[in-house]
Amino acid sequence: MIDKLVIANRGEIALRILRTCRELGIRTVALHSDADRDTKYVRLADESVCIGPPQAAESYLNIPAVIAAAEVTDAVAIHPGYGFLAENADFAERVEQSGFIFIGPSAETIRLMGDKVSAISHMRQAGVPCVPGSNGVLPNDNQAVIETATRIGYPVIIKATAGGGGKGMRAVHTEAALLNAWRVTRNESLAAFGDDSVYMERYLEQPRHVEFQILADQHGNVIHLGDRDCSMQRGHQKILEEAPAPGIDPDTRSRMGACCIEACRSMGYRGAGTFEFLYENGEFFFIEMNTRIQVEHPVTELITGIDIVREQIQIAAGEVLQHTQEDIQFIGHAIECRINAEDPDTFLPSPGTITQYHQPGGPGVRVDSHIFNNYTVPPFYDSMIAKVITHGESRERALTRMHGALQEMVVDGIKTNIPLHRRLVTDSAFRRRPVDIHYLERIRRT
Ligand code: MV4
Repeated sequence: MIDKLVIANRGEIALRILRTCRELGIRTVALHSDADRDTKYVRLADESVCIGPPQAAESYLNIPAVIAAAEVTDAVAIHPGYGFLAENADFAERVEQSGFIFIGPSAETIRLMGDKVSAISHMRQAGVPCVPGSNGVLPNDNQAVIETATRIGYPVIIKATAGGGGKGMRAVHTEAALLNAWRVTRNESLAAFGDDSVYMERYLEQPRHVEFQILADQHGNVIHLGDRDCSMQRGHQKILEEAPAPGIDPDTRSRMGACCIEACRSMGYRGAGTFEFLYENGEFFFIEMNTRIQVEHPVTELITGIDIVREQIQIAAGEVLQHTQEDIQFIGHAIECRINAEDPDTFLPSPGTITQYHQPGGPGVRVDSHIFNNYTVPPFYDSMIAKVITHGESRERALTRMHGALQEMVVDGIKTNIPLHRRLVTDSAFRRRPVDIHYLERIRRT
């Protein structure tokens, strides 16, 4: 029985977790840095603990401080949200060793999925389609690297085993560029992750990013909540997401869902998780698995009616999944726009005080945000200040509602990317058909 839960995060996701806890009758402990003292989630939580100075490394990433806060407040469980400690296997391990419930998979699963080579080899064994590649870490042997690339066929991509989310990777188009790219990626990986092991895949040039949401309880029940398209991104930062991914035929969708479920079963997965795929020419290729709740989870919530945070907590408490796959109905279409405090031209963060805020509303409009009038966006963290999510019976309707919501939304005093979103939802090519992962960068140059 979880009756008190520590929220080891900040911003909109802290508020999101708090709201579900309130519904479940779970008391909440908000952890915050010195910079986040005057925030909505701290005010609404039953208790709060300051865990350190503004810099994340000394507060939200400070494992002993987080665990000590759970101890002094007599909490039962810790929800890590996304980012910060959410996919830190050592953290999950120490949470459990200290006698608390970690809201997420086992440390062992987080570690298995954090190592991209072990994740892929597991998926391949479970029958999940993966990108043709090196089938493991590249050996330290020039000739073997050249032969691997020749077998795969150019272009190829070299990726850090310890990487993910876009860090430590390099596409290679010719054999002439191969060995240098291999050396550089290894050096970068060593510097960034303390590990120079890299692997190779065929480089897909114009894929879409399509991902599947799954839920798995501790009793062997696994369901999927369908897919999302997250192709609208810039510099590995997602900007706009939607569910379901447009244009995926129902057969392929259910086959892919079944693959993900089978993979979860075979690794004894627990909790919410996301399978990331590249989708090109009607084919899916697994690239990574995320073991956390994701920023874009609301689009799945709107089309399925399922509260994913509630499911995470109930699964962690050992309850049996209350939904079967047949129960899950996918209704309509949902779109999420991530509103960032940033300069719309340079994309540089734009922290400061919000002098006026008008939140959009109306049928099919949801806003997940921690901001309010006179809130000061601190310069220390991610620049996302709100997510506007719309739902409608069709993609067209969801887009129209998003357009209305963005027209209505006012955030004064700081710069935001609302103007960019207004352009995107009226972009005729995007309204007509799904776009690939390079679309946003292409249209910014034209
Ligand atoms: C790729 C790829 C093309 N081919 N792998 C980037 C982040 C990490 N999750 C994997 N990434 C990619 N892997 C192969 N074999 C292109 C990307 C990629 C990308 C993927 C998803 C979303 C945005 C992206 C932006 C640039 C590159």
